[in-house]
Amino acid sequence: MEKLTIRKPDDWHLHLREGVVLKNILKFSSDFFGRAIIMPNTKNPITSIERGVAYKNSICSLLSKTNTFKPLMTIYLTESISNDEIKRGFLDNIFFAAKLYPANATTNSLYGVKNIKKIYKVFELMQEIGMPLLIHGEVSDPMVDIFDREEVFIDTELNPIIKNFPDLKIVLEHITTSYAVDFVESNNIAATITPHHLHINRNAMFFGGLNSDFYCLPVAKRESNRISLIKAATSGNECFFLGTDSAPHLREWKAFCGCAGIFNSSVALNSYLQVFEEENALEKFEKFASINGPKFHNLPLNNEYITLVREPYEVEEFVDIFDENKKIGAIKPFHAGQTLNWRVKS
Ligand code: OTD
Ligand code: ZN
Ligand code: ZN
Repeated sequence: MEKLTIRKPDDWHLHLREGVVLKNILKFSSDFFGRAIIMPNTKNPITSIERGVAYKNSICSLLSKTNTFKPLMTIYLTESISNDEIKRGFLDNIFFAAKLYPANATTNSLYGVKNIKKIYKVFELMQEIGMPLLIHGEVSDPMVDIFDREEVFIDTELNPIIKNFPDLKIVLEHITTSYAVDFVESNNIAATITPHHLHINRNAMFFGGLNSDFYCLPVAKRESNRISLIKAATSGNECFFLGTDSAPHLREWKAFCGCAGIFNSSVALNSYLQVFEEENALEKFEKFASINGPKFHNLPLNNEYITLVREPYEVEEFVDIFDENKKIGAIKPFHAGQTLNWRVKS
């Protein structure tokens, strides 16, 4: 196959950040995706309707008049969040979904939930009004090995949530293990899968010296898990869909503190396609990228189409970040310096 035309994809898990970084990276999503779920873990997290509205406006003000990209906003759950804020935010179409971060499980999750049982009343409301719950599925107990945190979360937290709220719409985000793949397939929930977890296993972080370019949370696991994720994503199974989890950090910060997160929105479709091609599953890509997500969320499919062509695509070493006309930093994209097989036809 040399050419693939599909409905415009959606990104069901994206970090756009704020300010100058947002300004510089938004185009990578708004050019190629119809909609994206915008994560609320900004420096000052999106924990209220007021902040949600301001954040959405700041994104929309950067879109050109002809751009139809739709940011779907999320509210960051805390133990003190009120049911009233959740209900109004959802029914007034400000928030599309609510995001559960176990406290300290990932970047800017400090204000997340320590004791998940404490927000069961929120889940009850969400189940009743049909609001999706998006979950960072890892425990953050320092006594639990970092490579086991997803499995332990599934057993100790997710399973009870599903038992207590069987009609709650749940997406387990950025899954990284075959255990999660099996769990999602055998329960009435869905999962997003990132490009990086389809390409790398945990060795990547230790190749040629400690390498934080491949450090993200949940951390990549061993190869057998990566293979399960590839099988899941390319299966066409409706419970799996695209979520890039693109999480940009300026180079200097990443180099300095090794912070978790991989920026991939500039190469996301190219990156996924590489895997689908290797699996001989190009004909399944549209389901994963453009159909399974809206179906799960009861949204219409995008009307626009995009064409992908099998032509070499050289990934730049860095995406430069400008403030006005002055370069203030750079972000290293996933696959930096590599040549991929597919590109989006302009
Ligand atoms: N994981 N980094 C970030 C978020 C994700 O858990 C996530 O969704 C980030 O920088 O916001 C990361 O490694
Ligand atoms: Zn997460
Ligand atoms: Zn994320």
